Amino acid sequence: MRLNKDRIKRDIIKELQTERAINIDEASKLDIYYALSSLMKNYIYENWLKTNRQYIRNSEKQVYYFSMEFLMGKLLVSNLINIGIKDICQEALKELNIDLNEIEEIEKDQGLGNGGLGRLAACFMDSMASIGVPGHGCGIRYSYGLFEQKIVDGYQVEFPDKWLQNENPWEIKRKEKSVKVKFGGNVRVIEEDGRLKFIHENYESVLAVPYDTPLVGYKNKRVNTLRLFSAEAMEQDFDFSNFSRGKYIEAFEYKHSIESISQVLYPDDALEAGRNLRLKQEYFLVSAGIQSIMRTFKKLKKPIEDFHEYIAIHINDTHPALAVPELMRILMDEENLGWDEAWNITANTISYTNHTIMSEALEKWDVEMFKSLLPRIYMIISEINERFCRELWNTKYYGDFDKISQMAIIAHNQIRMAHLAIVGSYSVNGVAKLHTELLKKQELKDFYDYYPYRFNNKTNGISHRRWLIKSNPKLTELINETIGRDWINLPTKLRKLLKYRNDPAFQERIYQIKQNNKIKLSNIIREKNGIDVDPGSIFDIHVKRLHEYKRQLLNVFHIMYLYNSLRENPHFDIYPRTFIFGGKAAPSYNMAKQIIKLINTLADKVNNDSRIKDKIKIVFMENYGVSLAEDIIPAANVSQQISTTTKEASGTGNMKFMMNGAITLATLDGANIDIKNAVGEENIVVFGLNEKEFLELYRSGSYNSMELYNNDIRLKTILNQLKGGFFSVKKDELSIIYDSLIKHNDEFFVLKDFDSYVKAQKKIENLYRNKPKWREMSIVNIGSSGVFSSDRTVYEYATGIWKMNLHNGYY
Ligand code: OAK
Repeated sequence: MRLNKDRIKRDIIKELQTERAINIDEASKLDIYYALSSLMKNYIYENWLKTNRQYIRNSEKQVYYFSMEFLMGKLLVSNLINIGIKDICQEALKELNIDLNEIEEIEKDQGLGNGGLGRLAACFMDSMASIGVPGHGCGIRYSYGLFEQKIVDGYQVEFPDKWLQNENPWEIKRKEKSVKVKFGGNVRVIEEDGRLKFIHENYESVLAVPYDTPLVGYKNKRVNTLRLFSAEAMEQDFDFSNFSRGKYIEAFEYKHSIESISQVLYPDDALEAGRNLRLKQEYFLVSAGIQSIMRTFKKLKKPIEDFHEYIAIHINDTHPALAVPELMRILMDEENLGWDEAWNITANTISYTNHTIMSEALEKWDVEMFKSLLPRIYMIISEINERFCRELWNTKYYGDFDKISQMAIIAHNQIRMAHLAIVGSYSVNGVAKLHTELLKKQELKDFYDYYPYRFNNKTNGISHRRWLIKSNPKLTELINETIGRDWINLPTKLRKLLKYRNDPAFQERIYQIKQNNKIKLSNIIREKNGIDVDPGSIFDIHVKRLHEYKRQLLNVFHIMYLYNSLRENPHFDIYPRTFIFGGKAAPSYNMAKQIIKLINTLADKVNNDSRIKDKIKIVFMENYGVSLAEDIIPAANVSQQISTTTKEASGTGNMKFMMNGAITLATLDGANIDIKNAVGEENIVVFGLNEKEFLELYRSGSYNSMELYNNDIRLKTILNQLKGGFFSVKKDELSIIYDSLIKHNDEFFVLKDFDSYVKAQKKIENLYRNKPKWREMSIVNIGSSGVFSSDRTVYEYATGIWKMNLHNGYY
């Protein structure tokens, strides 16, 4: 379909008349939004059909990315960009007196994820479609995404995220493709033709109804699919003929209890969500997903033994690890294969990514609960476990009971999902070099020793289409003007910018773009927080989930130190700074919520203290999510990536910031190390213990935070302020922070890294004062960021793990 400005104008007007019965001058923004999305669908659907047809016709290997989370954000503008009509659309709308940005505002974020893991899945979807990987997402269509955060009196308060309040124009419900997922009941074993058969009976069925969203590749006419399942009660099961028997209320209650499976996303990030409903959700996803894959596979008319030649299933952390026993179940109970054949297929189909070494996030399920909810799946896991333990005994660990019990999938009445995921897959990867090394050396050492060839690294990446082209259009324009557009299909070509690192005219333009982005963000802050911030100040930004290991506290302590210094000495020399925070705390994570309260309390005090003369401003932006990140990141001068070394598996915010020209202030953790290697150490500011020092101190047990408290007057002052009446909060309210740092010996080494952090912050300030130097650093960061595009990451997965042949000119 050929599109031009006048055609788009005409089509919008016509669409409003024929589909919404309204003239353009009476149309609301919502009407325009629907009209626009509807127009785009014409284009998208044609290519969607063609892509699917081509996949089947050519029997191309398909990859299914199973994830409990997809943090897609908004789709309107990113689809316009990928189709290649954003500019003409924007102009067409302008001629109709409509501002595309205002229309975009209307769209609700699709926020079906918590943080890094969910956003990574979304970036992968964009990259798969764009670099030509036949790959699809498979997840749950939660009726409510991650909660909406409001700050009330300095506290986080959670509200439901009603993202489906208005109709979602991007999805198509495919009721006819629904599948049944079975819970509970019992398994009867019978013998038939000399074989055991497993009859699952007395179960409860739930209907998994797919909703498909097109995933549009960048200007390549490829459209993949994100399939999200919604739980519905089977109609005959809550039959309202029950009416007559007076069971009306019960019928509704039953319906609601079934539908609760896809009602809400668990709001925990790197914390364990060990609840019965969560287990139901996990099984619901894998069972529905694999049944639907089976159906597609059958269209190929290939022998089932070759399943893994045509299908790859990737599991995003252990949440979908029940894919292993579920695929076994389907192959054995429904396709009548024997154990060994089924196992060969399963273990060659599934691959697994680990996203954290934090032990709190390791999923374990109680055997009793599991057995009663998923009796057949439990039998299969038991069998996998038994065979695995026997193999260990017969091969490497004869007589070594301890080792075998450490590695077992079921032990101490619990099912260990990470062990199940590793045993049942052919590839296990970490998400940054250090993280993978730590998995091999520590967390999963036993498994690495046993299956060394399974382990590999795939450093994370981000979609440069969303995090540069969409979120920073002016920078994109400048890049295109300077080095052409090749970098869009091969982002490492951003390197060509390095030539201009010392060019004063280019530096000036980079600076102007940053200033404009800072002014835009200042306006948002004024509007949302009622705080005036100076775009001339350093924008120092710390946005991510609230977690002790991410050390928002370290940032706060540095601000308190600056504040105390300025109060004592009004001539204390600092370059004006705006400290911007954003992030949600898991509703049950008390400490994280107290840290939010501390930031807001400090903000109130500092922002309103006339002695400070606006040299410091603190802003906590509520409800941090994908869309807000798109406004914040392009405006950053400083990117705070200050996790306790070894704790952040990779981080992806760090990559988004560098791509937008911010300088990273970092510990040598996760992908910060890879960023340092990419930009060179003179273009990043690092501080704190490195991995070796951290592990030594940690293992020796010689760290004593009290000593630091006693010997560093800056820390003593700050900690006493938390305990005493310095902040006007309820008595003892912030003392849980004090207690965790002093009484519980500062698990995340905040005090330990404080001195080094203050020095690093001073270095940042000095660098910022040196304008040409700072601008040069900024350009080097942008120019070196291409390797962190998720196009590179997905390419590595596709060729290295999924064994796909990509017919792609760029890679
Ligand atoms: C969430 C729940 C359980 C386990 C891990 C997570 C998670 O979000 N992990 C994060 O994954 C990101 C993508 O790989 C990484 O960049 C983050 O470092 C990691 O914390």
